[in-house]
Amino acid sequence: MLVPSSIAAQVVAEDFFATGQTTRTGENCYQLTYDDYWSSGGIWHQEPIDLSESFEMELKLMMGCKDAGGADGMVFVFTPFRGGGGYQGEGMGFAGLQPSLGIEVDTWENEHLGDPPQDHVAILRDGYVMHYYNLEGPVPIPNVEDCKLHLFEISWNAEAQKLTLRLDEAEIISYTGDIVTEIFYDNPEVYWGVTAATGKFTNRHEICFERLEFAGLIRKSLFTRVLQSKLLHGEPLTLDKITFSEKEAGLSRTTREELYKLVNLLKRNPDLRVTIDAHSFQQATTDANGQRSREQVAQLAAFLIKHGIEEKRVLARGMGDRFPVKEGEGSNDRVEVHLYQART
Ligand SMILES: [Ca+2]
Ligand SMILES: [Ca+2]
Repeated sequence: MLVPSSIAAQVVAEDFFATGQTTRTGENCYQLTYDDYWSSGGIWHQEPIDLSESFEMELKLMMGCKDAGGADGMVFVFTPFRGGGGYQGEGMGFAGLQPSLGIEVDTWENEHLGDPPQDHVAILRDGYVMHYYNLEGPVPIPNVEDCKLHLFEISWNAEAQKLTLRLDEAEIISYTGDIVTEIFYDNPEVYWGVTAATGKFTNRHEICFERLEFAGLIRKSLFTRVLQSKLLHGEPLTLDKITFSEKEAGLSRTTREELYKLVNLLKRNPDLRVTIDAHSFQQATTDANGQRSREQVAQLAAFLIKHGIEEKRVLARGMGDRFPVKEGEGSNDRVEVHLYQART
């Protein structure tokens, strides 16, 4: 498992919003199109995800009950635009959406797009459904327009930069690449959804969400009301979930979760700036403690900036071992943050 199960998101309907002709058909199930001409719909996750973190999702798709005359298919879409939707018909609600990454499940052969005659999957970019512009594919799959739910598993391993699609428990297609840089212009924050469409040929398209696990679920991370109130009133706060490991490079999951809270608070209060102070006491000398605290705080500041907080709003200070806490008031090694109003 890529993502620790403790942060597995419980799938709840409130986490999604529907577009087009989508209707809810069950607890976690939606019909995206009618078996009718030029029908289209989509279901989108309310919260953006962070592609610098791994995710896994399991969904079941019902691609229709007509094999010979059934069309057009569905696309798993990732894009910075909330609820973005592309062209219908052969575009499957994805065509024209830029920047974007899509995994298509295409059930209709459009010869001019380079579609194979069989149902097929492909990994697409920037709303191009023509296979000449594929990142990967097209890969033919067994007929999926059989009135049955099929299990689709999509996983993104952020470290290996590998996106994988499994269909009915067999790996079908994968793409390895720096998606954040190459497709999303260094912005790791994207929305995701599933779109479907029909055209001159038709099928009913349905989806059920089974399991979703995101390590980087951005806007769900909020401080408790009490902590938020303290911060907004200018009280310094020790973020005791921020920890640094001597052994591992990079920030721990709990540290990142804590920083997401700070990112959200800063985004919601654009007039405020933040000081982040790291205090270090574990090294042999005062110089080494100073050095260590500066390295630590630089990592924290870089995280905030990467997630859209302007550099000038972040004052990061390595305090070394100059300021121990009072007896009995917690660990000397700590990270303190303080929000303040910028003077204009
Ligand atoms: Ca097609
Ligand atoms: Ca088929």
